[in-house]
Amino acid sequence: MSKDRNHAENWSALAEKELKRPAESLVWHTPEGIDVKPLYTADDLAGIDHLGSLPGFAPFVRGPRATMYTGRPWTIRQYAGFSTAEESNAFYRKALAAGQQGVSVAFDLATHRGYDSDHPRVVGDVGKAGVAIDSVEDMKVLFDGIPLEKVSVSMTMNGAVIPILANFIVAGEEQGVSRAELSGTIQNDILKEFMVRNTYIYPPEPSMRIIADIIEYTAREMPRFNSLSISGYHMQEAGATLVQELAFTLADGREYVRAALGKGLNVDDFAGRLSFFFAIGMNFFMEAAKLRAARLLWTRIMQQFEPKKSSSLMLRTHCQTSGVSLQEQDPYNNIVRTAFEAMSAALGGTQSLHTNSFDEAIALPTEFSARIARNTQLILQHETGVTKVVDPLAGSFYVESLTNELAEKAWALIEEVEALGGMTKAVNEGLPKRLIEEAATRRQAAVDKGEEVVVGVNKYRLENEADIDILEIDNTAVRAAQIKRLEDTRRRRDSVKVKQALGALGDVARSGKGNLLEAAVEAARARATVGEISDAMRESFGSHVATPKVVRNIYGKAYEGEPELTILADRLETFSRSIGARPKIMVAKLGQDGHDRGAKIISSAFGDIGFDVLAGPLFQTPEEAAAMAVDAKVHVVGVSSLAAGHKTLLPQLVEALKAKGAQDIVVVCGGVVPRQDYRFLLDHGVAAVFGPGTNVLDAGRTILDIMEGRRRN
Ligand code: 3CP
Repeated sequence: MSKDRNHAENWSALAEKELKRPAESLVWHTPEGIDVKPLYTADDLAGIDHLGSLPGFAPFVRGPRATMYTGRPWTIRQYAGFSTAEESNAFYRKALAAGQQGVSVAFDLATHRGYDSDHPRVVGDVGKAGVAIDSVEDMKVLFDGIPLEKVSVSMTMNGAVIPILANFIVAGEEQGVSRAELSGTIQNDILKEFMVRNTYIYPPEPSMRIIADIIEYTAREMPRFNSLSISGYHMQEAGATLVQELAFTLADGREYVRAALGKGLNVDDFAGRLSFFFAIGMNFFMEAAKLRAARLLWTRIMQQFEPKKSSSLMLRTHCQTSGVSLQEQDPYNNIVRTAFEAMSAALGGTQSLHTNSFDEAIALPTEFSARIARNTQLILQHETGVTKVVDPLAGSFYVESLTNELAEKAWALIEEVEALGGMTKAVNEGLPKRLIEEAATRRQAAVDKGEEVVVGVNKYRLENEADIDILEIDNTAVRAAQIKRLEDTRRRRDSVKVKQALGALGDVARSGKGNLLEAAVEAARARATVGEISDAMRESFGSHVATPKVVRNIYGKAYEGEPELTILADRLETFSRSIGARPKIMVAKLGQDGHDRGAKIISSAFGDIGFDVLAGPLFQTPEEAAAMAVDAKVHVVGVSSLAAGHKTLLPQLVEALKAKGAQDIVVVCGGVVPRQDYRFLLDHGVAAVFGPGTNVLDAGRTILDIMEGRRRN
């Protein structure tokens, strides 16, 4: 091929001839602010520094290990947990026998927030979105028959991280495995909880101390254990762009390193055991490039701390395919989505991977859907040849250029955070949260408008959707079983020892001296519960309470001048005049479900449409929400439910409103609600249910229809 024919100008001319319009019209403007061109050439590699690097060597763009998957493939590590410890244990054992390679525990929301299963605030949460763990007794059952010296265990825990890790250590000990032999990872990443995930307990400052204490303890006592899984996953789930996910995650990492150094630790004693966790969404090449850019930037960040060991510069990561990319509509499409995402994670060089089950947009995975998800990875590892070559995308004009551009854009945002004084300060000032919520609302508008195609949802939609089998947890039975074991444990233990151990932990918390985890291990050994250990620290640390803030003028702006929104806004205006006020909607979150992406988007978009929006706080009981709704004289309460508590909590809310004589307040529900549950909710006084994939304007119209209908009757 002659040089001439490769020349960019020649190409543009030919392209325009083919297209009959300018080649620039093919540029894809991504939410990251990256303009992806239709063609990349060798010219795009000019000035990129990382190109000559090799896997296993800094800056690790091509992977943290020299041989990568050719030596050992990534770990197939499926995140799971539900109901009781017995049921979750049986699920893990079966999964390990069927090819899974590591365990990853999902805890229920009561446990996340440091409540025992008998606490009145968690009636709808116990055993629902994860396994309930109240004490060492539960933890021992959870790992019964699983050799903890061999199988590595990841625990997604951030709020109640001290009691959970303490329980794990003691359960290992009582299984005959010393803490030095335990391998695995604790998520322990609180900053992103304040930003997006919301399973925090204590305010930021003591929370950062908890993290530093865990790093200190594990560095000293648990050499095979990863002390942190610094997570961008939940940011992308909350709507972050890939640049935001990259930047805020790495900036969080830098903050944790500083916290550990502040404890007097040597960087090389802990940095090699920091790990990361990213989401892998549908932007196939960009996701792979993101992992490469993450490794590059982490090396850049860590070099500032002047470590001696190469492993201190190395970013190792777990990945999970994207939950938000899963759709309720035509759900088998999710198998395809997940497979592409998994391939992208592999091409990006992940160390460990979770592939979602196709039904996860609706409910917890069944044994069937979990098998397909696991097999997606087994097929990738054994049948596609993707493990045979290290970093096969290296040298691609597009991917190398993307890697560089993502890294530079993320670096600019990292510097912005730095200028604010680091991530703790940026989080306190609300910068990352605001940027992420704006991105989420923008994306929702793009999907609602059909600019971003989601197959089976806003295009190629099926006329009739068949129900699929889903797993349902009998929350009442799980809670009764948990309470029974909790009571047995409390009865059998030496209460003097428990009191002493909790007192000692309280002293460590209060004085700022000593190590919280070390003290909690003693308390766990004495059979103090998760709730009691959490409370012992809560006494001196206090609790974190977030004030909900809602971004404005993002959704409305995306629809500027479009009749779809104007017609609805006009109808709303007419209705407002007829009732003498703008219809007021309270967007409520009930129970311990802190997933608030949907609630935030609805609040923001409904405000732009013209509703008077009251954003309720997180973690309300149905009674508290009813009282707030009545006080604020709202017309509608919209409950956003993502953690499967809807069948318990919605009827309670309807009853609580009735008890206050406020049955005229319309109750609607949106979020992760399976179709199978719609009838139940409608029969229990819920006026409308908006499942996943609902168009926001459709929801607005339906709510207005209901209000108009009630006014006529
Ligand atoms: C790896 N090893 C190798 C090679 N590759 N040895 C020789 N040649 C190779 N090519 C070695 C490693 O050094 C290591 O040993 C061992 O094999 C295991 O490899 P690894 O890469 O460390 O893999 P793994 O143990 O699986 O650890 C992966 C990371 C860990 C480091 C990422 O943190 C992890 O497992 N994270 C999982 C986090 C997770 O599951 N999170 C779930 C979030 P040594 O250890 O001896 O060095 S779920 C949240 C869902 C949403 C929600 O929150 O609700």
